[in-house]
Amino acid sequence: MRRYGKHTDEDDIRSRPNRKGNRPRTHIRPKHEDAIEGMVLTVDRGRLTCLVDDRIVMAMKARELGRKAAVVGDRVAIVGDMTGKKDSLARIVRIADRKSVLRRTADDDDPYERVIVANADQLAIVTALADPEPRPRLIDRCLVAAFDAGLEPLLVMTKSDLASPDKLLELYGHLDIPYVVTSRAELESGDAVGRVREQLDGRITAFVGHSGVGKTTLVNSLVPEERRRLTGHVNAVTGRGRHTTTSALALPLAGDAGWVVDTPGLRSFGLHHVDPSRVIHAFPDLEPGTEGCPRACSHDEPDCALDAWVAEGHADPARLYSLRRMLATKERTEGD
Ligand SMILES: Nc1nc2c(ncn2[C@@H]2O[C@H](COP(=O)(O)OP(=O)(O)O)[C@@H](O)[C@H]2O)c(=O)[nH]1
Ligand SMILES: [Mg+2]
Ligand SMILES: [Zn+2]
Repeated sequence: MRRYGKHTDEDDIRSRPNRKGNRPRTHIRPKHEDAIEGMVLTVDRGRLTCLVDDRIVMAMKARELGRKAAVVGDRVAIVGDMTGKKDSLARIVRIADRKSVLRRTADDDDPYERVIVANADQLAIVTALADPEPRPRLIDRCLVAAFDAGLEPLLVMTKSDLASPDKLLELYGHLDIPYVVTSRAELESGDAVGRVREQLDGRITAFVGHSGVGKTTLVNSLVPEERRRLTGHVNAVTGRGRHTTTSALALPLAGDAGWVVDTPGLRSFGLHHVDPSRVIHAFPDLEPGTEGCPRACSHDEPDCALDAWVAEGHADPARLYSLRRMLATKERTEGD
């Protein structure tokens, strides 16, 4: 079996496209025509677990990608050893353009950006109704991140066996966000699965929320076989134990019906990177009203045109209140 050791990598990096008058020096695959497309399922210390057709393949980034990192959810082109055997390692030579990027700054004082997942189109914001107590501030921050990244938010309220969702529904009702409520009994009986699946089918959904809210329990009840299969494969290839909880993990929904992405628990959600105009864009009933605003309006000042917009009946005042709460979220620190 041919091994793709370090030297082969280096040779490939030096290769250049086969243009006239610039012929490559050695045997090379200029465009990696033999590359196969895959999806990054999880990342662990530079090792990327990818799904290629129906196979789990371990890969690392080729040096020719430079500083660009592949992240969970990325569609990638892979070459090399794709046998999926123990210690096999393929190389990622291309990353497809991303449809979306969900990022967070570590926190607002530390503007180092981390990409949580690429290509998602929905953000499931998971909150327990009790144990741990709901944290509306964190929910608001996740919402702002979703608006900024252009993901549609979905509110998932777990542990309804412990407390009622009424108070939270009142707080978030005016944002018109779809929601689902689940309990332990409904997860165990499978009753909740259909209801949750309705919101997920055909989409790539990233599940985020504080640690202990029930993300992993929910994702596993949605895709139990996939989870087991993937864990088994990763063990076989790496000889390592369980999936680490430091990276997101993407799993396909049965029937080619989209993907769910479990993520590690969030303690905070830094919003340093967020552009307020992207948040306003998520409020299409209010956005046109900002045309009458002074330049660089914070939308929470006496001259803001949105008050008149609402007074004239173009939008519900509760929506303006919600937008202002979202915009203020970015300026606030987590604990306020
Ligand atoms: N009472 C109750 N407990 C739940 C429910 N869903 C999950 N849990 C428990 O909450 C704890 C944390 O769940 P986990 O899925 O690991 O949360 P994660 O950190 O968000 O992934 C575990 O002990 C679960 O058994 C639920 O609907 N009701
Ligand atoms: Mg978890
Ligand atoms: Zn304004």
